[in-house]
Amino acid sequence: RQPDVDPAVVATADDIAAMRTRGAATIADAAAKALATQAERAETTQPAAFERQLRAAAETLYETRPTAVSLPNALRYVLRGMDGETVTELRATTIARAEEFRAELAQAQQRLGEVGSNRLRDGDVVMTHCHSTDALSCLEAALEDGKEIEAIVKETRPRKQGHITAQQLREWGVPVTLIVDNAARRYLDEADHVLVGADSIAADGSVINKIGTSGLAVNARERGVPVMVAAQTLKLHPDTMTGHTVEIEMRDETEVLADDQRADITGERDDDGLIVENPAFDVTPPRHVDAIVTERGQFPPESIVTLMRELFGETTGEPWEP
Ligand code: RUB
Repeated sequence: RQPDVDPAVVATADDIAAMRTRGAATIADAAAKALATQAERAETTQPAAFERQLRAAAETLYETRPTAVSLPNALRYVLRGMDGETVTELRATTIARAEEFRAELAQAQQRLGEVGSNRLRDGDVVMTHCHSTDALSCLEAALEDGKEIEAIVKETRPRKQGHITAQQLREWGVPVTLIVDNAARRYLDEADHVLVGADSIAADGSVINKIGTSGLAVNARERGVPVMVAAQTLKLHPDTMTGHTVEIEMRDETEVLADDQRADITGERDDDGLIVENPAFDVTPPRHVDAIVTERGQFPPESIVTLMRELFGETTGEPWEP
């Protein structure tokens, strides 16, 4: 942990690491808010010390989870707006930039929803995976247009984020069929669309999203069900333009197998031959994705790199590097 990082920023970082705050857009929003808090509370009259504190806060937030690029994209966006000769100026510009970021995020999500809803017809059945606020925005816009939509919601092991999706959809009055992940292929016959979000989109159009997305997309292609990825441009991963790959987060094995369950399998043996692996995300190749829906319109995955170049140019390096 870095010195001078405000406890509220550390608390936000802990919430993200422990997944009390989760989902790529929500994480980005929380990170921008935390940087604004750091700017508000930084106790120094030295501009250089203020900037150092903001960078340390960004680093603390960055180290929480590696896969959703919306996090470093948010940190970079806010820090690049930090400008001025005095602490008063630096504070004001940083806070304003964080607020601008949060407002734009909300707006992008709404615009993306309108684009995505154009792909949905009255009476369509949509299969979802995990919980994505970008994906839900498409469904919300379709409902606002008066379309009747039904959902088949995959529960999404091990953490069952499908329950959050089901809860939101039921609040909106959408009929929901909740299924275990293994039932997805069977229920694809009843679906008109697969709709998922993204944690990162790579330059070749690959979609990095909750583990199980790639298998779902392969099955959907086989059944002729189009796969739609709702991802605001904040999910575009600039480093992939220069050949970097996206790190897939490996989470704790106890999410899959609790300690007492492990003991059921191993008995009294001290058994290191039982390995549990828990990757949180996977990569869906562009050939299994029909459209990436952004606030700038929908794109075939193969052409997303054009948008990436336009938005990020030659962005490289850590978010806190000037
Ligand atoms: C969440 C997940 C979501 C994306 C997009 O994973 O994979 O599909 O983050 O969400 P986790 P959003 O639960 O491990 O964070 O559209 O809200 O950004």
